[in-house]
Amino acid sequence: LGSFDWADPFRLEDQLSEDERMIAASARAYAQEKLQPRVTAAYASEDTDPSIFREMGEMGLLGVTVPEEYGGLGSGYVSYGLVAREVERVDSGYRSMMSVQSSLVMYPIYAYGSAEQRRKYLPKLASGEFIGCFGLTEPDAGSDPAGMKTRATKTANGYRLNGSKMWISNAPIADVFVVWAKSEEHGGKIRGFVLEKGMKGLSAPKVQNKMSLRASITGEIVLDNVDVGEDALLPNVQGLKGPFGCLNRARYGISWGAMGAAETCWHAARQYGLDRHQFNRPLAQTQLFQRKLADMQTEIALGLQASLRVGRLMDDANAAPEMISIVKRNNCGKALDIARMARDMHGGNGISLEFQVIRHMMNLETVNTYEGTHDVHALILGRAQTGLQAFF
Ligand code: TGC
Ligand code: FAD
Repeated sequence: LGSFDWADPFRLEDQLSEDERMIAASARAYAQEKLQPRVTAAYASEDTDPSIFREMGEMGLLGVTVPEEYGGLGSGYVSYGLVAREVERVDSGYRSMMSVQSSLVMYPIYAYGSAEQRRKYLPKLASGEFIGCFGLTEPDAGSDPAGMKTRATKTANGYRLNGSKMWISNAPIADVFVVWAKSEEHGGKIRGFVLEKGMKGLSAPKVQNKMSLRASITGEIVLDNVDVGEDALLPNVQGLKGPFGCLNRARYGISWGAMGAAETCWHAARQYGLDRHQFNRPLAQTQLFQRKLADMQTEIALGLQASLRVGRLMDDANAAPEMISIVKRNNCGKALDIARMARDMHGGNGISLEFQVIRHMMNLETVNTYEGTHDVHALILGRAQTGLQAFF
């Protein structure tokens, strides 16, 4: 019979390649040494440090799956997931900054962009010199992005963009904006455009007073007669499958990241239960406490195995979007439950930022909502097994 490691019940480590283990170890070292010491203050003051992008770039954490010739790491989706897990052990907001840059900005420029667009943007996004954002959601179009109002109209030299985007991670500090709009020139189909900070008519005011994801800046994108050249259009994709192709990758990464946040909460609850005595014994020596720890361990072990399976299929270009819906939905929902439970197990201390768990709990409310809400992914899965779409 084999041995049992309570912290790695199914020996995930043994299922990774040497390269994957090295990438995870260096992401963990960076996250624990550089991000963990500043997160409480950043969260309390709702402050995003843009230099984090450069630090992540230097560590090779941006564009993990993008080929090396464009500054990426040229590694696979399991590596990308492991990086998300390590960064989100510290904070979902820091993982958001990383995954928007990698999956929602670098990926579409790589997959749908021209040779010039790739050369112009990818190396600087990989190094963190450029910060990117992805504008799909609008004030009146969230779960239903097909209802977007942002429009691109043809001009003599290119396109004119009008509209507004809402809840856009990184937008107020972004240099590069991947924006999705309905293009009249292309029969009203959704097209992607790459915009740059400083363009006339483009602004990105900060969303204030978020109670979740406070270490990651969020903004609107306002497009008021923004004129761009033909070279701003992403030439190689049209329709909703453009943004969804990016979301597949980001949602998959989130499935690993949410488990990282859950692991932090689980380990903190366990340690708290060992240290804290009530009724003349450690809290961890009560049946209710141990049952909660067992539930956390089980859900995390199963969630990580599922993400690893989907990651291996992604590396073989053989994963279906519905598989990604299963792991995004399950792992975010379970992580949120675990964070809430860990908060409770810390008693009064659980509401203090010093004990970390309430920050994760608040963050995971966003993670459970963005990139397709828990219920929207249920509807995707319901449609796949009944053939009946129940969105409208
Ligand atoms: P539907 O009719 O299902 O599909 C329209 C077209 O899109 C294609 N498609 C996909 N392609 C690739 N991957 C997928 N996962 C795809 N899902 C759909 C589909 O084949 C079709 O193509 P075509 O060529 O036939 O036209 O579209 P619908 O309008 O009925 O969609 C319904 C629904 C609910 C599934 C979808 O709209 C949805 O997923 N809504 C959720 C929206 C969402 O996830 N927004 C995320 C915004 S970005 C964000 O949150 C970033 S936060 C990041 C961070 O900070 O970390
Ligand atoms: P709605 O779509 O209005 O949903 C509200 C509620 O109704 C939810 O519970 C939902 O599940 C439910 N609902 C919706 N439709 C149905 C239905 N048919 N049947 C049953 N229930 C339904 N977007 C970007 O484009 N880029 C970003 O970088 C980005 N970053 C974000 C960062 C943060 C901090 C947050 C909070 C959001 C971010 N988003 C981003 C937006 C995010 O993707 C949306 O908030 C999300 O897709 C949900 O859309 P909504 O907020 O409009 O909610």
